[in-house]
Amino acid sequence: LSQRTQEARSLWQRPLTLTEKILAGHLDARTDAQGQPLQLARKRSNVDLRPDRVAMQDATAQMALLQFMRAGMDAVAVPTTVHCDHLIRAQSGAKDDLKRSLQENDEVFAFLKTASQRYGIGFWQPGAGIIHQVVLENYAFPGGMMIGTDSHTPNAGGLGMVAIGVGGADAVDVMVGEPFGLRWPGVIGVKLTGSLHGWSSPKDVILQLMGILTVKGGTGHIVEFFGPGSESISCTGKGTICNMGAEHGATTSVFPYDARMGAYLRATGRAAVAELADAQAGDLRADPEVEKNPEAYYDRVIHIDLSTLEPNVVGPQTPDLTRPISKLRAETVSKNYPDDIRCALIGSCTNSSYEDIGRAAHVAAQAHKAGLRAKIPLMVTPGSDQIFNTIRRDGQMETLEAVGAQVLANACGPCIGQWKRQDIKAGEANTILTSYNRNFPGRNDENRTTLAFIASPEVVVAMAFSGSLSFNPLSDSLTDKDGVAFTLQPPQADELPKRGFVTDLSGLIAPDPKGKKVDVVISPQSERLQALAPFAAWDGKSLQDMPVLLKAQGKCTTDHISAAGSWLRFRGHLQNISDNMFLGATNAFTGATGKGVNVLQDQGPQPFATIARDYKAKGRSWVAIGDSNYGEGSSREHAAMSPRFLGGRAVIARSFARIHETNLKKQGMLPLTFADPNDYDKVRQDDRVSLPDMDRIAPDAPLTVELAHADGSRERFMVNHTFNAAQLSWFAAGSALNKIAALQHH
Ligand code: MIC
Ligand code: SF4
Repeated sequence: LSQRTQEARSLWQRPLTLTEKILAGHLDARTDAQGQPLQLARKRSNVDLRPDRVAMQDATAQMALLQFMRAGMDAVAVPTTVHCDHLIRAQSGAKDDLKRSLQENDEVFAFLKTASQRYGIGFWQPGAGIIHQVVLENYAFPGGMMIGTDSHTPNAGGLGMVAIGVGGADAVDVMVGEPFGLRWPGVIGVKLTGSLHGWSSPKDVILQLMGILTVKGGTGHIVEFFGPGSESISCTGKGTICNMGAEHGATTSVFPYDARMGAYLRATGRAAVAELADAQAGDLRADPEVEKNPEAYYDRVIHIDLSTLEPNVVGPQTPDLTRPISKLRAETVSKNYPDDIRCALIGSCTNSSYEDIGRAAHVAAQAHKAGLRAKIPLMVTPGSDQIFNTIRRDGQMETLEAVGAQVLANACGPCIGQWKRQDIKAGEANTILTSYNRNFPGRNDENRTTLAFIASPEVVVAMAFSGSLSFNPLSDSLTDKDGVAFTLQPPQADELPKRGFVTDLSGLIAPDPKGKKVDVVISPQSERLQALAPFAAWDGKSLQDMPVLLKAQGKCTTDHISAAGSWLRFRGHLQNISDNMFLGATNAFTGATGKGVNVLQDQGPQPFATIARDYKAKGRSWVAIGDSNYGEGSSREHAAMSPRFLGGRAVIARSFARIHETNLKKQGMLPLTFADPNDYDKVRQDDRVSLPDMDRIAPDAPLTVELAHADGSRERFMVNHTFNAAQLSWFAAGSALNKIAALQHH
């Protein structure tokens, strides 16, 4: 790392940010095709990187492994792990839920397990923990670089790693030994001063930042924290901040190495890594000149004073609708949010550290002493076996259970709609409060009228004792069992267990680096797994007369494009999951959700997937039109594969979220952006869309779009794209995978 940092410094002749040091340390080549030193322009150049690791979770690994298998390799080229966490349903507590999930998902888990063994991949069994927590505990390290098929992979930035969320096709590149392609990012510096105290927690840092950056402000950048306040935040707290950074769209977030990270490494059995990091601490932070004069080196500098930071609450429906908790009561009234909180949920990959659970339990203990139980259901998702066993030994679990909390399996559960919620009717407006990271409509309980708010775990638990959204635990009082008013004191907890973690590796089947001779079984009758057939190559011609399947209005996240919840069951079966395509999207022409008009038959409203299947049967390609930040949220490549599978050719949007834009390219779709965002308004329901100069598509050259309106008139406008030459070859081949498969077979 030191040597490569030195090389990069002399190459670019200036001090470096931490982001640049880590990325420079992982460049595939430091010279260009002509042998000249690589010149990189932020937000413009494309680079090839060599990540140290790959991590995948069960809901995305299915498609990633199905694609990997088409490449015909014996074993993965870099260390890789699979984690079973998303498919576990929350219904009646950890033990029963896990048992039920093992039965329900038997076939899928067996596929993931045998494929892992076959290809030399470490396999974390169902219930062993949530991917990001397990990665932080075992694999993340300062100065490292990894990719993961989940948008919250940046969690490992809490340990000073550049960890990037990607779609499965990107993971396949790295697993077959190809480099990982990335747009060289801009760098946003977040200067932290002061120190956290009282009720304020790491979660509030990221909730505050969400308000500043909004859901797209981080796009194209890595968010790098610096400044003296950084050391007042625990390593796992830094993980929370980086984890939820996925919500502002940044490529990832990263913290400089410090003593808190060293302590965490030592507590998780990695003293040797801590020693190495201590010895190279100067290379694991920005150069001093950068810290002294940040405006000169960062594309943008944001300052957060931790000493004056108030707890925040965000939501509903979007994670950037933020306000300090003291303003929530007034807003609950003015916006008419249901004041009764129906359910409180803590944990998830974002907030399930020993410290988080400790602070939540400290609040619960005060209420318990006053003779109270939580007024509403309170659910806890520990992040991993290690956390679960440690909080059981140290008493936090008992404290939480004593006030009525239910402990769920170490898995995603309600965070990803795997919550069999029984206390409300479909369509009922109601409020819930979580310490998770996402709150899009329908996300947690598949009910789009549930309003989900997000706060720190300690605030969520405190509010569970009043059950009211307008209760401010910092200033309002509760009433104890004798009718006496009392106020909760600010939470306090150890950041790391005094007696050490209860280490538990029983959930891991370690990889055999050469791969093992086991059969990977996919039953042809399966409704859950389906071997992939290659998408057809492009005929090199321009694209003509494509109907508009969907014109989406407003937010169109990957949850809108390819919902999770009960649909998770089809993540390994492209044909079946495609039935959910655009079910959550708002039709700009009608305002309806999930339905459009079949313009070839003049029939509707019908679900978009039904219409697309008809177009496909008639041999007609179609386009979708998107608003801004189209594809925000998850890394699920199903949101790109389903449109491709059902005959989509292009998505023309005002702007795209990074992971989704790449996913579209990888699958042989065209992500295009309106050169003039107002041209979005020109597109009508019964238009036919052509790309007349598509046969001349080239890097950096805009394309023409021609609309043929039903009244016979025509309109033209320009669209941009970000394809480089290599990416255009994916489009030509039909998909990136077709290219890889061809290379491997030669
Ligand atoms: C999410 O939080 O939305 C998920 C579920 O973890 C996704 C991955 C998926 O859809 O499988 C993500 O964040 O990438
Ligand atoms: Fe799982 Fe939720 Fe974390 Fe995604 S955000 S990995 S669904 S716990």
